Amino acid sequence: MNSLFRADNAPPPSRFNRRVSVCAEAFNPDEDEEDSEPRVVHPKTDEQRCRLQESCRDILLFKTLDQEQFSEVLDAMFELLVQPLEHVIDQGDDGDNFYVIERGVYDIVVMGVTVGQYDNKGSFGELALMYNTPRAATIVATQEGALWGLDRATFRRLIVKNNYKKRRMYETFIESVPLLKSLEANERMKIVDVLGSKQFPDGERIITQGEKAECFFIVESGEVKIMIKSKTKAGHADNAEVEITRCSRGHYFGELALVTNKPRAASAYAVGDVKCVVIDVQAFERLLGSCKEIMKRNIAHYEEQLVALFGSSMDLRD
Ligand code: 1OR
Ligand code: 1OR
Repeated sequence: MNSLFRADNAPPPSRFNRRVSVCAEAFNPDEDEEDSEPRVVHPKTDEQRCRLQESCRDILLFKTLDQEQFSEVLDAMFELLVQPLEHVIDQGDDGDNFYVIERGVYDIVVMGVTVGQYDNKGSFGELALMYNTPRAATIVATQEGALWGLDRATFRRLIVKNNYKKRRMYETFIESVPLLKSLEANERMKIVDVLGSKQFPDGERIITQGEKAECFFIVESGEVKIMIKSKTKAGHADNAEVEITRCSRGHYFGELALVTNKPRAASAYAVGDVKCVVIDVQAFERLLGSCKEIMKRNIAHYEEQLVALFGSSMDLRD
């Protein structure tokens, strides 16, 4: 990221302080040598802080931080402007910063092949910092954009330390999710490292039919109602929503659009207070690839139920 332009004209932090990568180390918070490093603060105008807060609102990795930790993260972040075709990250490099997208479209390139894209939201660059591994992908800006960077030391002190707590909190739950049974224990823990947890009050819409999909959900507590708008079911007014199923603890939803690359096929609503584990589309692709066969089998089952309910298939698959 040599040519990245810091919005405050200062050189990007920690570029000259890279360490040699060590393969997927187990993190022990009591041995973290970075604990004694001074707190990083990049002063911001009110306007910058507003934009930063907006960009970080839905970042899953920040969702399990407490308020004090979150505000330390915001203090430490610095603004970066990028130009079209700039490489924010190069595969194989050591990790310096974690990035949150304010705006811009970024290609994810692995071994020269574009495997995905970030479209004006999301974050990247957590893997090399979490596991002390070389960068797993190249990230290229396709247009002018703006990012917020978080230096490695602060990321490790706050996010990685918090992951240790997350692993203890979610280990039993994640092991109990039937979909994830076929994964190795360390693969399930990698899901825990990147998941976010979101709460939804009674009646709140979690997924909107027809929208572009960005994440995948597993119900942690409460009940989720799946509703579909149908023009074909006899006796229902056009566009009236009908309930088709409910999901409770350990059940997943929101996989269909990610598997088929189509808009959301149905809407999802909280019934009472609901808590869900949320995984973003990139982590879904990276970590749940081997579970896709199970999901596809269940999707075939949706189609049968769709025919039974509405009398015709709405073509849920590709
Ligand atoms: P990093 O620190 O390794 C590159 O630097 C970043 O790209 C990585 O963290 C992730 O944040 C992001 N495989 C590897 N890295 C990915 C992937 C990915 N998607 C986003 N990143 N995928 C598997 C490709 C075979 C998912 C593609 C959708
Ligand atoms: P999505 O990403 O399309 C809506 O977002 C989610 O509702 C969908 O993924 C599934 O996880 C979930 N048809 C379509 N979506 C369903 C269905 C379904 N059941 C659950 N979802 N069925 C077909 C009948 C209309 C099955 C009903 C039991």
